Amino acid sequence: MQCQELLVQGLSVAMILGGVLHFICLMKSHAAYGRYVDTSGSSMMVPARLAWLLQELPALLVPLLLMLTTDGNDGIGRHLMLWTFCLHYFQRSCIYSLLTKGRPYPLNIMLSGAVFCSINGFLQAHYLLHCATYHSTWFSDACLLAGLIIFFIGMGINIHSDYILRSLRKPGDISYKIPRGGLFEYVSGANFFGEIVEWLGYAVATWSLPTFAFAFFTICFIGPRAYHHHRFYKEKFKDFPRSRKSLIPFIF
Ligand code: NDX
Repeated sequence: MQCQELLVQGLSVAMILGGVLHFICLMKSHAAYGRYVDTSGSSMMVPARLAWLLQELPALLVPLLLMLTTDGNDGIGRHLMLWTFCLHYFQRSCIYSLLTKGRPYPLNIMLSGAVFCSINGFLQAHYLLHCATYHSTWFSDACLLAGLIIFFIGMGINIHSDYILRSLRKPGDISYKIPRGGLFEYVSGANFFGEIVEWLGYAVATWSLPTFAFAFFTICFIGPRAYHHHRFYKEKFKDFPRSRKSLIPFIF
């Protein structure tokens, strides 16, 4: 398959614009899942485990499919970065989804999330497999090394923070408690902070428009979510730690 340069640029720009629109809407309102789910009964609900599996799986399957249907095994760099992407989505779709104790998830959000994950999986995989060129000295490149280190630090924070949230509930419980420990001592959105660090690291390592566009979208989508979670805790819990910030330790 040839590099579809215009498509890559178009999808990346659409993702950046989509990020800006989401940010504007989500600062005023909420993405209606989890604690902000619409309880009027107007949308069909899916068990959280199934929803996260089906929503996130396309971001793993589409790159794998593209890898299998791409001739030639040249380009270790592009495969390294694509496997890194797949590692995140293997964790999110096959491990996180099995373990989550979240409340039922709206079908319409699951479906639009699955469409988003399919398009993003295609964009990142197509760019890396068919468009990116990494020269032979790329492996000793400071951006690659720094980016990958940042990515794995972010992934560690994200997985650990999601584990802390899960540990707050017994099976069947869907109440909310104050998260404690790890980066939650500093921010209400520790899992979101980890996810953002991850994708910023990935963007630095690959140094490309599609990966920066996805990192930007992530900030725009889960940044406001961290802000609303923080407000929720402050309103609900009188003993909520005053020094804790929303998303960025000591700053915001
Ligand atoms: N999924 C990313 N727009 C999104 C789904 C929704 O992975 O159509 C973006 C993702 C999608 C969105 C996705 C893209 C844009 C869409 C949107 C829907 C509408 C929008 C498609 C794909 C759209 C148009 C129309 C323009 C196209 O009961 P509960 O569920 O609240 O329980 C929670 C529990 N918990 C607690 N338990 C006890 N006490 C407490 N205090 C608790 N606090 C939380 O922990 C959950 O079970 C769990 C985590 O909850 P929460 O709210 O902290 O995180 P959540 O938002 O559920 O994210 C889970 C993980 C997390 O690690 C996060 O970083 C990552 O997924 N994530 C999430 C969203 C997007 C994303 C990553 C990314 O952009 N990279």
